Amino acid sequence: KTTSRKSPAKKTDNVFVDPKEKFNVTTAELKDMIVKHLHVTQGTDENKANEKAWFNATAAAINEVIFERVTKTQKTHFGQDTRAVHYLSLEFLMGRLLKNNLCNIGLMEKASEALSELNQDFNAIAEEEPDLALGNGGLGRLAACFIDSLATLQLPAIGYGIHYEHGLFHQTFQNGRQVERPDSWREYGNPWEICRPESVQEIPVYGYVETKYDDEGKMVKEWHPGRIIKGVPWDVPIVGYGANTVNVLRLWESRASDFFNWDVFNAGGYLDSQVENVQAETISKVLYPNDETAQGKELRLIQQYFFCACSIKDIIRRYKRAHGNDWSKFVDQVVVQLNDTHPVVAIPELMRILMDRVGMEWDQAWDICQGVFAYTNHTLLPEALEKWSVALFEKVLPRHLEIIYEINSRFLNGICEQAFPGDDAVKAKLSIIEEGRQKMVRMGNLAVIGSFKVNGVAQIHSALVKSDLFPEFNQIWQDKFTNVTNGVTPRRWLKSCNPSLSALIDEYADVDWPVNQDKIRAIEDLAEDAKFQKRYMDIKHQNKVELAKVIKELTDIDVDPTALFDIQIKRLHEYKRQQLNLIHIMALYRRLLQNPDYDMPKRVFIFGAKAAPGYYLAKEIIYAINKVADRVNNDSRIKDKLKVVFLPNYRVSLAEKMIPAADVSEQISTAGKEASGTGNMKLALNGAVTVGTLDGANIEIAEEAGEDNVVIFGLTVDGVKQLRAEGYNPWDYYYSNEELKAVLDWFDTDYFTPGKPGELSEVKRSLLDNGDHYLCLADFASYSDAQKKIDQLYKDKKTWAKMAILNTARMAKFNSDRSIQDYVDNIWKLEPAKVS
Ligand code: T68
Repeated sequence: KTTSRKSPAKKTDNVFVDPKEKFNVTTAELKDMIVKHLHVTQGTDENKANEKAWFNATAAAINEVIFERVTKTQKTHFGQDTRAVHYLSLEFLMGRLLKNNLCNIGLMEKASEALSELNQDFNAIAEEEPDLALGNGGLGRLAACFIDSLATLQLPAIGYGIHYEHGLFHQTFQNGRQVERPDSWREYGNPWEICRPESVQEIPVYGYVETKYDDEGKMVKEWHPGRIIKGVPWDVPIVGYGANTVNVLRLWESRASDFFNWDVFNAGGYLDSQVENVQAETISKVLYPNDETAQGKELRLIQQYFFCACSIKDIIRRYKRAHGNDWSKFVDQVVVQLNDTHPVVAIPELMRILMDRVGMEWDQAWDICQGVFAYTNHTLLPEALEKWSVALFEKVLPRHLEIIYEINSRFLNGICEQAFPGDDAVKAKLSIIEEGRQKMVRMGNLAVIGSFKVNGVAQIHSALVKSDLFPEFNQIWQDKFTNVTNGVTPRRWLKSCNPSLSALIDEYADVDWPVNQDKIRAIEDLAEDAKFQKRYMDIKHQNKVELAKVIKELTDIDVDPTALFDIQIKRLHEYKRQQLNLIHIMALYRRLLQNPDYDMPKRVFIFGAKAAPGYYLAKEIIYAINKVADRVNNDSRIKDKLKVVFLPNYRVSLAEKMIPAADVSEQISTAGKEASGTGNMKLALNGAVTVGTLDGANIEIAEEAGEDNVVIFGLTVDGVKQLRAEGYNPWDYYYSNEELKAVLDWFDTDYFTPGKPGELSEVKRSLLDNGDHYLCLADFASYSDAQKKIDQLYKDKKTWAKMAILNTARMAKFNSDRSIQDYVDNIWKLEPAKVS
């Protein structure tokens, strides 16, 4: 560990160049560029322009720097014929790009200066940008951090996804209940993307397969598609921090194919052809709002196939440009990372192209596929493991189903038979096809069989992938399974979202800390230094003042910035246990009512969470939190010692305001259920103390921060297994804990819903009658003790400051650059390509 204190803002002698010094655009030039774009791309002027126009003009000015580098980067990669990673993901949760792009090209201060010299408020203009919310949660945000790191590490990479017209829904609360509204992020255009009509693809779906024989009597398959969909690519530049590399995120939009419409059109069916348009355009219309559940819907399967097929064609087009019909180098040049099973249909798609289009034999095509695909698993939850009915597959992708059957039969009769001779039970388990009343295609099994590497996203999760999810596959292919612990980009999640703390770090750590995060360890030595503690905690306080303003604006609730800010932000899910947080809040409230002098620091509990629109219990939990909040926040008896805030419409840009202001980070999933978590990393990096279970990356965060600097509670993975094996009965905990019983019984009264008793009973029911699947009651006492410990620690200002500082200092492991380097070393085998 480096613990030596660094001299202020010293530049290192390695290749890193501070982006600020790299792009020699002056403030005056930037000003001119912005004004020029106000005139020529926005059609307005300095006197008339509103903030939206200023935002667009600023983005256009920055694009002058960025797009030039896109071209240069592509030229370099093509010229050097680099091996590249292709990151296939149905979700990229990008958030806003203005500040991030400015941060990465080092023009943040100059842009801010330029705008203020133009009498504009930079922050207000940045607020005009809608979030690119093309994802649900952790999985989508991980993809966004990863493409940032890929560009920063100067690696040849492209992200492939869907250009959804509507991203994740907008959430409001009406009388405490979640109401969803469509998200229209690009209703008035998006300055960051460019359309690439020269790379449009045509994608077949539906129809039937004809079996034919060629002149030599060889069987050939011909797919006669029922429809052709056009895929139109939109490129969003991904700017590497301090590097010249600007990669792209290529998002596919579906359109009706001209080819298809002509017949109808010529037959006088102008209106009918418009109906076809609508159907084709539906494919990229909306992001499915479910995280962690697989729904088996036809449109979802078509979305998956559509973007995979477009991407595979695009990859092949680019490969052929360099190598023509010589396929021998394909596996050397191309690696495809599958972000969960959502893009796994890319495997049979590549098989289809290689066999039916290129004319390869099975073995050669299969060797190529196995050399190209790697799969990341993000969950062990059974309901999240994707399965498609065979009937649906046959209807939408008849040729792919045949190929899947063939992959399966070769696997079962070959490798599987060798490993488990005559063991039909194992074969039934490992088969890609699940037998039963309704036959299903298991995408997880296809992913494992078709990939050369399979990784989990935190150490414990990867261990469970091997031991619990795919034990037999792990027996067959010992080297296939590996771990890559998740990470987050310190550019967005510290430098840009917490500028005051970043400025403080700049004084003590080398300027390259946003890429060499280990350098932040320089502040470890100051963790007990009274002056440094004061500066660090003053910044935290100021961030809390700012968040308090946001809270007031969004909810009209007054919160005291000197109170402890306790934050739980993530999708609403039973396994993430927001309900455990809630019952503890109710317990605190009850303690305060019973004893107004109950010894605790003032606390504000802050939630941010969207529930999948069809997830009934998750929505009941939101309602319960909002109703408890109403009652608690307006009860003068407790003298503001407790406040509860549920901020509506949690999203990346709101996270950027909440995370810097957090004192406590709630990471309280049932052990074994949260694959990794990434919010836990962002909060710790910004100096929040984790209250967490030994689950996912919490374990590694505790190791890095040091066990004195986190508060761990609850059952372990083994403890959970043991309790379940013994037969878990939540009523035992209910009857043996008087406080817990009282709190749960409160749900049945009308205390929080005056005149409407029982409105919150569903939450209680899930915790008792329905078996408390996620063991909230089993962990309650331990959680409550952990919170008491937090109260004590927080009262001791010196100890608390030290803990917070050490959290910031020691999070280098969770830099997504490290994750990407692990992928590069263990899976992708890529080389960086320097763009001059
Ligand atoms: C998350 N998964 C994990 N899924 O829950 C989290 N799923 O522990 C982990 O840190 C993160 O992935 C990154 O690895 C998700 O976010 C989804 O959002 C999702 C979406 C659609 C279908 C299934």
